Amino acid sequence: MTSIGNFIGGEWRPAQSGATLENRNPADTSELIGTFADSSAADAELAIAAARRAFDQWRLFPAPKRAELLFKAAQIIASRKEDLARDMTREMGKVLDETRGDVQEAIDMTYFLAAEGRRLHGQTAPSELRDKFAMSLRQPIGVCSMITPWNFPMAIPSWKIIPALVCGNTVVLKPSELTPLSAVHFVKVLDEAGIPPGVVNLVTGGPAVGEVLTTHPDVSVVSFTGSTAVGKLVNQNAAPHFKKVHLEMGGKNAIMIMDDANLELALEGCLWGGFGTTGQRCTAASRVIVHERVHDRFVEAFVARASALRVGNGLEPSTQMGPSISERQLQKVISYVEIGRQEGATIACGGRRLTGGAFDAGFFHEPTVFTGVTPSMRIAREEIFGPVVSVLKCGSVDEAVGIANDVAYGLSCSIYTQDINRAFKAMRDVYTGIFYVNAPTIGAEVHLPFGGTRATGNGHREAGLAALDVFSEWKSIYVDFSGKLQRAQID
Ligand code: UN1
Repeated sequence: MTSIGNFIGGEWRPAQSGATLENRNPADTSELIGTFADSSAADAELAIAAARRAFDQWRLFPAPKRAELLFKAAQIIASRKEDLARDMTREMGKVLDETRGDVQEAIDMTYFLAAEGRRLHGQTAPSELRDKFAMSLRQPIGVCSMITPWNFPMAIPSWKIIPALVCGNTVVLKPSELTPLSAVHFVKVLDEAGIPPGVVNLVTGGPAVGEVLTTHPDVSVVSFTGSTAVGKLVNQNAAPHFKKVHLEMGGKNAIMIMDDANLELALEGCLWGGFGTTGQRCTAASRVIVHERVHDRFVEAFVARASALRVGNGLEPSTQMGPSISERQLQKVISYVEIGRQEGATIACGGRRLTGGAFDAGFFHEPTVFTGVTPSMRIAREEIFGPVVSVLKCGSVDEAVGIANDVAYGLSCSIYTQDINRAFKAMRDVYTGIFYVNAPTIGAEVHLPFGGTRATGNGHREAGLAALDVFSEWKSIYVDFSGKLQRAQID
């Protein structure tokens, strides 16, 4: 098997040190997906230099023409969707339906934001002075570095790369070491679609690359998705040069179930929100806050359905939940199960690593439900990023909203109710970036802003038109055609 290198200035090349890293299937670690460059600071610097050199050419390439190349990229991805999804399941573990969704999300994002190449609207406004014209337009910022996670290995790179490109910036991407293949596929498609050399660069590797991407003086924008701990580091690294920083970090998202809810619907939502992607979404429903009047009925059904979920290799059509991404992630899950036990919560189902037979080759854990959880417990406050759901009780919508808000994060939240008054109250009072009514906390669509409040983010949003705000800066332009000096605010 040949090793896949970095993509710098339009060429694939190995890390300068020759070092490589292995990418293995989390459902079966005997399967080597490939070896990739384990890059150092020098490789990252080379990529930034290539992106810097390509910037002038790309920013002057008309935006509608940029869009045409991106539309072509979307078409290529769509034509290979099934193969790309299979490779993604092999490297990341989530089930095929979900990796198809991940690829689809990249297609959707590419079509949606490419179309901005014919808009990128600014404003025109009347001037307060006679014979003077006023307008504002979006200008590209320069080299954008991107650090992306393993849970959405193609969708999240697309969320960052496509808006950056359509605005006229150039890019250096560092995908997670755990899922470089899907990012490589994405970048190869962009190259095939005709994006000029140096406009998109990819450097695989670990923290040594991340360090350069967040500190180098020639990087103007840093967009990061990952843990809150690393996001803090990114922010600190980028601060001395006043880089524009976009951070999308953790979540502790809650589904609130009222006593008038359609319980079957809520149940399906909790299973999908809690155990979809093995709980490894930043939008995962890791808390369920249930009205006391329906609590016991809900828990009984939820536990029965959660323990019946079929866990296994995501390539098997019958599998409903795949493995954790790595031994480290699985150990984190195991340690939180222990924390929950010690805090006095009840393990209503699951709670153990799955072993024996094919399970021994991967990182599998039982779908786990904790009941008797109180808002102060760590399992109700900290992000676990695994198949563990904590069930809490509430007596009213106000109490549920209070519990939902009482965590450090603010990404997504949802309510199940048939009562429009309760739905609107919750919609208004829950302080998250995303909110759902009668649907789980996952499943955001590309044309609306995505992101969260407080420890989830730093005020920016990706997706939607909001993504353009991260990757462009406003320029206000005044044209005076009076032929004389006119003084604003004075004449
Ligand atoms: C993430 O959880 O990291 O809304 C991204 C969703 C997906 C994206 C999730 N469309 O669940």
